[in-house]
Amino acid sequence: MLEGIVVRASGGFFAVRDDRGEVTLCRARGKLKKEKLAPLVGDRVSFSPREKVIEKIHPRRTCLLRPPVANVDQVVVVLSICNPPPDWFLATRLLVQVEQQGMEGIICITKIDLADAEMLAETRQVVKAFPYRHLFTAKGRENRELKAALKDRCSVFAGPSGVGKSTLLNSLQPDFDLETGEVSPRLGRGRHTTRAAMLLPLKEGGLVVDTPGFTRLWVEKLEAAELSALFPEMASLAGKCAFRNCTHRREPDCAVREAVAQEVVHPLRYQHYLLLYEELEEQEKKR
Ligand SMILES: Nc1nc2c(ncn2[C@@H]2O[C@H](COP(=O)(O)OP(=O)(O)OP(=O)(O)O)[C@@H](O)[C@H]2O)c(=O)[nH]1
Ligand SMILES: [Mg+2]
Ligand SMILES: [Zn+2]
Repeated sequence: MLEGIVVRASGGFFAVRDDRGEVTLCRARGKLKKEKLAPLVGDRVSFSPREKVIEKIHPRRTCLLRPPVANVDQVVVVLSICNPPPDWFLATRLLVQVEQQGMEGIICITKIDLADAEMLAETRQVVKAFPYRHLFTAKGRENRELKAALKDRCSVFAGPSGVGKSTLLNSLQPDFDLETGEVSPRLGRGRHTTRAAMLLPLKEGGLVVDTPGFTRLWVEKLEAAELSALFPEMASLAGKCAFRNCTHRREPDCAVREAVAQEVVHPLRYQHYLLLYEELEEQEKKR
């Protein structure tokens, strides 16, 4: 039995790289399926190289639902300034998962070569609403700050199709040679060029995961009441509300709503909070 890391998962096959750097295409043992435990990219596994079967998944440090990936410590939320325009709600969704898992989040805005000054100023205003580190970049830039942030950690690049995740990774390390695809001029969206998540080693140390773009909505596995704790700019205020179990929606003397009125909490993020809250409530009703 050997140990390795799942570097790619697709159609029931898992590419496992062992510690010598050799990659074996494996299936998962039936008992894992029975336990409803599917290996994810990023999983440490024990596998039989002769039978080409994954026998055991080692305990996960972290686990993301979408994109499905295990053991990453950082999510780089990639959005393009235009073509396609930024989906800020998707960013919040990803960052809620980041907080839930105790990971770090970075927002990376690409394609700034396509933006005029006004668009840049507007985007800077919005991105400041997010209490996360953010970077602006364009194809061909060196991205020194991003490189430093990725060193010796495992980071997943996530965001809609066509925003330039694979392009950005290629710019960090050209020998990744990842396939990239034009944004459809008719639909204004990417064409889902990257088909499956792929884990790649950085020469300077660290791992990165390229993932397929997604836009479809999904629901988090969490209670509506837990949500405000996953918005860092609200979490610190919750204790100051008049009601201990304040949902920050209609209650009087709500410190969060007060902070929104004073724009300490950005109205956009508060709007995202309300939308997600409703979604989680709907989900609880169905249970
Ligand atoms: N002008 C400009 N175009 C860019 C930039 N980054 C990426 N692109 C283009 O945007 C298109 C989509 O890039 P990809 O890297 O394939 O996007 P992706 O996020 O990996 O998309 P999926 O794999 O479908 O999720 C390609 O035509 C890229 O050349 C940029 O900074 N500036
Ligand atoms: Mg891609
Ligand atoms: Zn409140």
